[in-house]
Amino acid sequence: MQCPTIKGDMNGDGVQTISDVWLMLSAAYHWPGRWSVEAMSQNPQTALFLELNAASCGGWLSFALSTAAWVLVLLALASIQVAIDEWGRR
Ligand SMILES: [Ca+2]
Repeated sequence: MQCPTIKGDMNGDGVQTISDVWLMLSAAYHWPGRWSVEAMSQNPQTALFLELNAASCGGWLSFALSTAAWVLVLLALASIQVAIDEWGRR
């Protein structure tokens, strides 16, 4: 299974509009989850158990995994900022 790629004309209507910008932002947010869903779909038993299909690229599993990934990124950035602040006080 291959999730759709991020491109200028996301809805395929032939023109780039504000709707495509929203769809691009949504696809960018879902990127970690889409990548995970694609990786999990490579194993037929996992894909069958999780009922993965093309809609899974933007589904609840992709959203949950993306949210977890972005929270981890924000926590890592906050930890780096705290470490920099601590180092600056010495
Ligand atoms: Ca479009």
